[in-house]
Amino acid sequence: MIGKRVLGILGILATVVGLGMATGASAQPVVGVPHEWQMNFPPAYTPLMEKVASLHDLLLVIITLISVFVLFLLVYAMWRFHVSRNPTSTTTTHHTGLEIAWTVIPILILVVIAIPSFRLLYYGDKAVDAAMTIKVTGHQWYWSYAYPDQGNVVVESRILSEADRVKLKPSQPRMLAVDEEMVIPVGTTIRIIGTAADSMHGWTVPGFGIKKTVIPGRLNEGWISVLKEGYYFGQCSQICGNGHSYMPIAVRVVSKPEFDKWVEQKKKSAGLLPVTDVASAATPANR
Ligand SMILES: [Cu+2]
Repeated sequence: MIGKRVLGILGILATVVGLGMATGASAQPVVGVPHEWQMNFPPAYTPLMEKVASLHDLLLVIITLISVFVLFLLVYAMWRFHVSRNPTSTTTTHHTGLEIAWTVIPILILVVIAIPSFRLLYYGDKAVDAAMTIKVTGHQWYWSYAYPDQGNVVVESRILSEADRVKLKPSQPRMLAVDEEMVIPVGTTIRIIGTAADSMHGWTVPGFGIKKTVIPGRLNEGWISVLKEGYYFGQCSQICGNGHSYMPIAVRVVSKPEFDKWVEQKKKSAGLLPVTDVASAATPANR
């Protein structure tokens, strides 16, 4: 009992300290995370997601109008042609004008839907003037992110261990937080190329409007450009095996200088940068 109370107080203290840290200058805010009772799309964090949401809004209007119209026809026909009001049925079978109308009008509606749909598909398909590329690889059951433009720095991103999940920081939502996030600079167009090492996986971050199925032996392309710094979360969206729910996607969006600093640090720890000049001086002379 007392132990529980102490734990509770410790928990509150940890939250207060954690919140203090989260609002500090260097910490990133948690932006793209699901909320309880969320009913709609997440807010759009990329230009692509803005377009996905506006296409959805257009479709919602169209399907609502069609549904209301069909419902009205059904109810009206049931009322107007009920046997009490219409004891003798008409023998009319064809009506050319009506038949042309109910063929042409749906075609026009489909064209109205198809034009913005294809525009959106092509908009999200290829990055235009991408500043950098990140290669996303799905594994059973974690993600790896390679940065070919930054000296091929590779980050492996795994869900926090059971022990770490007990003491989560505010920037670490349960079942979504990872040991190493994918780090990207803010406001930069980034080409995402995706593949998988074993089975199919799905690299999906809802607020980015991206959902790339990654397939062994193939490269799929997409792009993101995140306009606000912070933490963003997603999940593997392709049933890939028993660890499917344990391979979340976490993206940390930082300022450009901070990103450069992160790259340097990654290069150093991976041994991609010579620590001193002695290393290069030791190259054999006959080469
Ligand atoms: Cu997966």
